[in-house]
Amino acid sequence: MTYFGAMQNEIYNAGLKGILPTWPVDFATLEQRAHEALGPSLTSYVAGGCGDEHTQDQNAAAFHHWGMVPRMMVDCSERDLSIELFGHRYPSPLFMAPIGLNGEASQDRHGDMAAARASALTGVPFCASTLANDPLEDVKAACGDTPAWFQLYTPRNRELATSLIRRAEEAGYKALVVTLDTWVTGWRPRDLNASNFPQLRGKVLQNYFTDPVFRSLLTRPPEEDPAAAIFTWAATFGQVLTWDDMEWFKSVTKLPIVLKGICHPDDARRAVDCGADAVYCSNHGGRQANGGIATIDLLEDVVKAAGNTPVLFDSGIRSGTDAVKALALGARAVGVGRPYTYGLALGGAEGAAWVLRSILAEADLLMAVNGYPTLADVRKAGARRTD
Ligand code: FMN
Repeated sequence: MTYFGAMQNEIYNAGLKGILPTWPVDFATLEQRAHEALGPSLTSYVAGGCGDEHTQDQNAAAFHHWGMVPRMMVDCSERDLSIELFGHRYPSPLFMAPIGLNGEASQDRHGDMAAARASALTGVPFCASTLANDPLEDVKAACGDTPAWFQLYTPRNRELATSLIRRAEEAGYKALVVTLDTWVTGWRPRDLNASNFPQLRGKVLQNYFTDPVFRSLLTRPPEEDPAAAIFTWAATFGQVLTWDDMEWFKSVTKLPIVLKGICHPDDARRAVDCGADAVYCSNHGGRQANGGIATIDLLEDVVKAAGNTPVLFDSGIRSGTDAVKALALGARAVGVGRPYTYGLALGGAEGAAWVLRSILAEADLLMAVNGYPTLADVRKAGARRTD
């Protein structure tokens, strides 16, 4: 059993030798330092959201109106945070949400590789985005023994979609996460005011540029004519999906299919009926649509509707406490988004691993103090609305 909370002793013991942590353990300091490291244009892309960012802000703020009640006289000296998902046992309930800017976030511009190495270091599975600076095969190899998942932005060209899925299968990814909420980009004032959209500048498109089907659509290879390749990418990105498309996904792959972006219980039920292997409750961190409801406030209903099908969750996770609340409300696994990308910006693979370990340490110690030795106990205890 891994005792994630032991990180606390490491930090205090190092302090006795005058060694302070290289990176912060709290989100506010992490965010501030990462913004300095990223610079203005990457910061606006990573930190920015849709509209006036109310939904994005609410995603994180809403965790504060959920509270947990501790139980005493419970032996919590041993904790088990492991979960079962897609036939594999993971040491913790965290995963790294797909972030299509990881590639640019680390100082060497190979942030997808660094994220994969952070996954190998921590055992926290990495959901690799279609948008990356390194091909998905190399990214998978860098995940080591930790299973990885591939997130698909479904292209309009079916042959290209099939090619990306085949490559993910052959590379050994263990699940296909299909993002439903991003066939078109939401209205993002920070990026619009700076007229900045990284993909149109040729960033994070390596999965396309290395794809044989994508390359066959071009007159000249991307290395020779990047502008034409970017134009072709823009023309092929973003298939509008409907429930009828599930039959095609099921026919084209045997990988477990996870539908990302589900917020309504009826959609959760429909996803299960159509054969989804997991429902991924997320509003894309508030980047795609404003005027919504914090995802944590929608989670319980989605979990109820999904029945026995596992529910993955992200949007607003900033700490171990947030993660435990999401687990208490029924999530099987909890996705960390911006925080680990900020870790990449500050310290590459080690920086991202530090952020994940900090979140796990806080979660583990919270469970220890609150009398929840297992995730089943967390779920049983639940969380209460406090407003
Ligand atoms: N979601 C995807 O499904 N695919 C992506 O490529 C992707 N890229 C993202 C890029 C950035 C900069 C950010 C911040 C989010 C991105 N997301 C993407 C959404 C995340 O997977 C996740 O839903 C979101 O980050 C959760 O919100 P949080 O980071 O505020 O907790």
